[in-house]
Amino acid sequence: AQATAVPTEPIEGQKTGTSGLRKKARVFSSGNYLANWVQSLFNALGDELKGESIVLGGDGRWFNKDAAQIIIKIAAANGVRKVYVGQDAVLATPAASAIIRKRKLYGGLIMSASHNPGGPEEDWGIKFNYNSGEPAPEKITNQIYEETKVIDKILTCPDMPDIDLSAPGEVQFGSDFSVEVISSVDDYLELLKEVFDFGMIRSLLSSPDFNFVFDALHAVTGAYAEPIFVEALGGKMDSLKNCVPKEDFGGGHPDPNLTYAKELVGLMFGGDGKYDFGAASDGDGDRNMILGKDFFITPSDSVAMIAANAQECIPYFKGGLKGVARSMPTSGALDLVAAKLGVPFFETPTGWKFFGNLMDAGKCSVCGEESFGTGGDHVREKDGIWAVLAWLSILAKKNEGSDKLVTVKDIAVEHWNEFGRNYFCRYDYEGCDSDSANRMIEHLRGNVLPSATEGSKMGPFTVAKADDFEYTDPIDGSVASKQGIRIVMDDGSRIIFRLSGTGSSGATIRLYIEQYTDDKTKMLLDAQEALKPIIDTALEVSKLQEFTGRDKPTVIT
Ligand code: VG1
Ligand code: CO
Repeated sequence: AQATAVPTEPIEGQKTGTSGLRKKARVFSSGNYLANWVQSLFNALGDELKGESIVLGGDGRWFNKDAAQIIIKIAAANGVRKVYVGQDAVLATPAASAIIRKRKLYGGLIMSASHNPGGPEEDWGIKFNYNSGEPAPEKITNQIYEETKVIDKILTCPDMPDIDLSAPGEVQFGSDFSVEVISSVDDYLELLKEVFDFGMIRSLLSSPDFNFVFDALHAVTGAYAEPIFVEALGGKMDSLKNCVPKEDFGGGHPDPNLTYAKELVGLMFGGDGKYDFGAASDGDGDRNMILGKDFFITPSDSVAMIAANAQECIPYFKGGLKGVARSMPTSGALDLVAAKLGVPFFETPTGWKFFGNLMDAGKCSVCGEESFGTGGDHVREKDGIWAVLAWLSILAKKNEGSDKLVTVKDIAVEHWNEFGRNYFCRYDYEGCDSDSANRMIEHLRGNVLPSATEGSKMGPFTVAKADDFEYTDPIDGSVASKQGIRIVMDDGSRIIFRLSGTGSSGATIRLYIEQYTDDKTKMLLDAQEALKPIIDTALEVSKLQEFTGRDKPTVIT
């Protein structure tokens, strides 16, 4: 294919957030918006990229198929040797990570705005993953941003025909470029089979005494659910809800939490009590929610419980865990498990990219975030289906030889009785005015932090330490600062404020609240009740309502 240089001009605001660049879909689909960013990425990568192979896929949202054609032509003109594309341009984020690792690719492009709604009036996004399958480190994303500010041409192959993405197969262009459409599922499923005991999970899923339900929220895991849960694991077809992926996710918000996964929550809470286990995943298949009958496992607890049971229940971990990690706002439940297991523990800033270095260095096997992200070192992304299989493995193992069903709740209560319970919740204030949100953060940084000295009083609490979280990567020494305002009380309770880095417009304030108890009589309180005093204190010191005009959050998780 003949490469041509098309003149262009820099477009403002193409700065990568927590997880790639996200904007309204119409912004991405108009003019050179997408092409500028992709060319800037290739400019940032430079000669390193020439002659290499990459993978391309996404969560099935509106514009992905057109975007794939645009990206393939730019890749061809920039010296990429081969592009592997998921069939119909579909790849779940963890599947893309698995493909990069298995096929030893240079990297990959994932077209997704994750849990953000999709469709022509909603969001679109793209991110680059590097050669161990991990989200691009800040060094690269900063470079991309610098390139977007000075870009003056796009290299592309305008005469190249569009690729038929609907069926597997390879198309060769001349001697130095080809595109291969591959199964969206195969490499990923093969890897999952190496991690888990599929026979053991199959015996649970096919048992008449165990009812399982999985909700793909009309998003990408719909393409994976049948081959994995039904064909490979013997689950029933009617266990799968909303498993036909749609370009607009059925008009829903593909975020697996108690607010947005309404249908699943309805089946699991106060319904007819049919289901013993319910799970959902997000737009791009990296998040998960785990529910038992009338029971919610917080993501912070989920990673702790998986870590505590991993060695016993999951073959991949039979030699024990190398270490564990959580993001800073995630509750300290995992810390207690790490201490008990005697394995290294790490606390990183929000976003999966910080876990990759630890995993590559062999220091972390299991990690998680409070935002419904859980994963292991089989890939370098969080992995929704992995988390579901991890829980099914724990359930299957604990039910071996038991005559009464050991439930999700039983496993949680047993865990709390052993380790104590970290009550946790997050308040999100979405769509705030950016200036007001920034002023509130400045107030916390400038007024609250300086007076929050050790031993000072804050509401009914006594401060132990307060800071703006900073992380020095233990592997490469890079420093990430201003990662969230954190106030830790002397009883271990925590208040954390930060601004979201994944929105496409306005600002989202996140307030994270945690309180620990090992009082056996307080293990089953309602989290909102248990946390009321610390939530009230957080709202008071931040003057959130005064700054933003909001008297209640948009979403509570
Ligand atoms: C949010 C979550 C964060 C997660 C990120 C990407 O970021 O808080 O924990 O890693 O989304 O998740 P933020 O900056 O909005 O708080 V996903 O499923 O978009 O890849
Ligand atoms: Co996601």
